[in-house]
Amino acid sequence: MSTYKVTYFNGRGRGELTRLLFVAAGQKFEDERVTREEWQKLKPNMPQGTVPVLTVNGKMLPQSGAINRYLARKLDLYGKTNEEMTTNDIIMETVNDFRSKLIQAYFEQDDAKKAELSKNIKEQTIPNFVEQMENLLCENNDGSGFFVGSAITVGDLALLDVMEVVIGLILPTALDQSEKLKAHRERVSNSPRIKEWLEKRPKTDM
Ligand SMILES: N[C@@H](CCC(=O)N[C@@H](CS)C(=O)NCC(=O)O)C(=O)O
Repeated sequence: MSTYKVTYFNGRGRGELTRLLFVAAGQKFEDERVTREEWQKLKPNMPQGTVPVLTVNGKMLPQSGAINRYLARKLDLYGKTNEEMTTNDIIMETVNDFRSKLIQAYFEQDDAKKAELSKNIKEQTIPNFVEQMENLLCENNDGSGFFVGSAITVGDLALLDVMEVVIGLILPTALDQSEKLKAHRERVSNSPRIKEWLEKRPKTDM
């Protein structure tokens, strides 16, 4: 039996989707959370000097996108057909682009620029993203289920993960006008393993 370890900081960030994949599949994994002090010692031993790193039977894999695709394939959470996998790729890429814009605004040091970026995020970036995701959701089962097939796959988890940041930190009302996406969020977060994880995981801002 394979052994798995996820190494990341004590936050969700680029590491949480990997954890969610393990949780959704009911696959045991070691959740290694390193402090900033520990990281200085660990960094030189990492394949690319970054985290997340997934260690599978002693072999270390860097790059969150590669890790998540590897696991989605391995844990049967990627979809059944090339088209379903591509839909999940589209969601993951769109979430990455969206997340970069949120991060840019969050870390902006200039107050005036930050205010402008934040306004833009709330008035344009988030509504556009929500609309794109809702349209994509509606392509499968009229939006009443999951992004592909009839069960949770990696795209559903990627959206849940980024919306935690949006709703928790930026715009709590982000899904109020999007009935189907709101119901999707409840469906995914109430699935038993995910629900248990959301309740018991370490509480962090991001
Ligand atoms: N493209 C990489 C980026 C990895 C990355 O920049 N990770 C950050 C944490 S989110 C990191 O390792 N920072 C500490 C450092 O670079 O020393 C991925 O997606 O895994």
